[in-house]
Amino acid sequence: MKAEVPVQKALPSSLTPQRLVELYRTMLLIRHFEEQCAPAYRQGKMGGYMHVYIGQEAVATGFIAHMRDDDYMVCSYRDHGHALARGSDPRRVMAELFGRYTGVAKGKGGSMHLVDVERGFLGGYGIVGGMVPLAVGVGYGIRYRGGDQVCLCFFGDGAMNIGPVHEALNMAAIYKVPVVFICENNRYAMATPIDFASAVPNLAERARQYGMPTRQIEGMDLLEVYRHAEEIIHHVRTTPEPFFVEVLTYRFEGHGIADNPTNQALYRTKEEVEYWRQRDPIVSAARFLLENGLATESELLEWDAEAKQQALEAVAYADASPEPPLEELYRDVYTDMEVPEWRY
Ligand SMILES: Cc1ncc(C[n+]2csc(CCOP(=O)(O)OP(=O)(O)O)c2C)c(N)n1
Ligand SMILES: [Mg+2]
Repeated sequence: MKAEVPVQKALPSSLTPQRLVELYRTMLLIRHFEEQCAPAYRQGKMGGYMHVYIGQEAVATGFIAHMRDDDYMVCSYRDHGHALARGSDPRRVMAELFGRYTGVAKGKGGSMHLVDVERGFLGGYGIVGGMVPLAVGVGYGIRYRGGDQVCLCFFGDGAMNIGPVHEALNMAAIYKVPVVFICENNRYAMATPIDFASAVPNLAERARQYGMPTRQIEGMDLLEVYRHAEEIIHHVRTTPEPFFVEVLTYRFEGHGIADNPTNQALYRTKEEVEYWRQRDPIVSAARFLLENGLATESELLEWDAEAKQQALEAVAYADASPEPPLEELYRDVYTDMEVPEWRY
């Protein structure tokens, strides 16, 4: 039956139907994983703060799909999707959110500071824009060693108003570092709309002055992101030079766990949220799979149930995991202090 349905939009040549299904399932996993986060947070299972990526899944998924095993990436505190798209174990990611010893940062980082060095994921960062200079350093390291890896650097629109980001973009172009700067423009920095905070709201245009190629792309469509990401990462790897890409996207939920609907009503309308929800990247990818005969309704349901099951297992694993032992408190922590015995 499947073969009778014509493929309406040609898939990029590097994207087999199987791979597309894999990426679709990655987005499902991210969504289900994060749907478990707010309830768990409200039950007091997580310390620190917590931000979800719901609505933006196509961005991390579409870019990270093109990373080689030896490539690097850094991102902001809105990092669950990036870690999962990179292949970090969902159970260990959830354990990190729960502050457990089995977490990817031994429970000491929490939601905002995921890390997976084996996969070249050098961290989520809580300082807005803080990952941008770090990515330039990573890119410089790659150049210095004569490698052909790339570093993907994900950050929000708010980071474009942070001074060191501009110093870093300038240096990146001067040193021709192989970094892809991926500005996830979800239109708000907390409650501040982009056109309120940026004199030039087109961020790709703003970045053009730094002497690197720039592009603005749609971020709600997995195939669209995948296509551009492939070209851009190839360009950066082979030229090499940095590239700035502004990805137009939207977060369906509040800025962070404390940004409730009453608060959101102060800065955005229900109609606006609804407009973007209609462009849900998971729904549109599912529609594409169905319309092109690449999946059946029952397969979609099965994958959805499996992703939910994985998310529930992650919660159960995190719940059952131990707290870090007391002697871990000062281990791996950046300090030049001698830690006195009595502090353990
Ligand atoms: C240097 C710095 N200033 C302020 C903050 C407080 N803060 C946390 S998130 C945020 C908004 C950032 O928005 P954006 O970069 O668009 O990312 P998004 O949350 O939309 O993904 C701000 C101002 C911070 N963490 N770091
Ligand atoms: Mg933003």
